[in-house]
Amino acid sequence: MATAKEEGAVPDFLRMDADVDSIPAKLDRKGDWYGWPSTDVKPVTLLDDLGRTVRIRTPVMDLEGLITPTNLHYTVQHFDVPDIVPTDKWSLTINGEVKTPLNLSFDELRRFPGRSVRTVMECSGSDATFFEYFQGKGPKPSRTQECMILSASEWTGVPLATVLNEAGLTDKSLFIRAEGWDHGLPATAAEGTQPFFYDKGLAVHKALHPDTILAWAQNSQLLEHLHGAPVRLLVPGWSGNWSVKWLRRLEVMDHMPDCWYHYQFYYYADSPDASDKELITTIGVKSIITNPNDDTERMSAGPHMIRGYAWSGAGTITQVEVSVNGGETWAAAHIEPPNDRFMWVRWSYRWEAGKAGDYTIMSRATDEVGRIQSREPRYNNMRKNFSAIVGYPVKVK
Ligand SMILES: Nc1nc2c(c(=O)[nH]1)N[C@H]1C(S)=C(S)[C@@H](COP(=O)(O)O)O[C@H]1N2
Ligand SMILES: [Mo]
Repeated sequence: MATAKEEGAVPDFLRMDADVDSIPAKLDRKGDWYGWPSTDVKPVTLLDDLGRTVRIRTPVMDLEGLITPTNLHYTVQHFDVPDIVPTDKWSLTINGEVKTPLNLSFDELRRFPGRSVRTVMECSGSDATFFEYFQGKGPKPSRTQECMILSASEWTGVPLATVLNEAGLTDKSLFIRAEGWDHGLPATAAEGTQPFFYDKGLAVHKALHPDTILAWAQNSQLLEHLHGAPVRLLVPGWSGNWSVKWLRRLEVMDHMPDCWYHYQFYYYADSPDASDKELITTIGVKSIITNPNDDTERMSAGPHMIRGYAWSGAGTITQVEVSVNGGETWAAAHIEPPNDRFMWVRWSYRWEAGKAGDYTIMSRATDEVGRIQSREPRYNNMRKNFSAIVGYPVKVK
């Protein structure tokens, strides 16, 4: 009997042993596929020597709705992905400036009342190549082709405040050093720097915000290893690097700990030696256009829905505007509900593309605290947190 393969019915990339990366981005479809599962939407991935996915970039431009499916949610980690610690071997130490140091097992952590938080998560390195593009030193990046370090999920866990309250805070409990068990040495570390565990020192005011949680689930399922299982910190509104994965210790301190990723990596300044380095915390106010996607060069005359996302780390989005003439004039876009704190929003603008000619499409977001998305990026030595308005030239014919 002929096998399916010999008959040519099963393409190579659908075989069980196929390399995930060999799946073509767009299937060469024949006939009517309407309603059938699609492989059109696919992340960009990096595999390790064993063929396991260790990095994911999200196809933001190709998705609908607000929640990024977990398998498409980006992942970033600075060191090698650490070994898995099974939940029954895992515990969380809470010590330092607390009344009662704690050591909580996974089951004990889950005995506290839970909380779910929907939040956009953006890596500080997202869109970094736009800095070179704006300076005329690089090609225009394609968010469609390269995918993004930007996603949104519903996370479930327990408020960090609940656990800190159990340990008991004092006047001296000012910073919470969250430590993962991934260990390494950054390539750019100064000579003599010793390998260390990834850590961040969260200021107590943010640590006590009820939406800052110790998360054990993402999008209704227990955390996957790449996202920090069994438990990670989740700091909504702040740059992704604060949300420490593979959490094993919370050290409460009376001063800000000297974490390497504070003033050696996630900071704003003109140079590494600057005396006025500013720690990156809250993410910017930003919007991106997803339709038409950023590879679009031509559009027909007639009605088009220009759509996209907008978000801010500092408050909800209060306004999104669209310009089709490179920022000369702006018109209000419609904000599509829901518009939740910490989440991104969908927005849309119906554009009647009339006369043939050249247009430049842009979007501009404003947030609750009055921040307006800027035309010029905030240049900084580490190329972090690009959030400026990008113009997309299109020809209408
Ligand atoms: N332990 C640990 N946590 C970490 C990191 C890391 O390198 N180690 N990277 C941070 C960075 S830079 C980002 S953007 C987010 C990404 O989270 P995700 O991989 O679940 O999307 O994790 C953060 N938490
Ligand atoms: Mo990041």
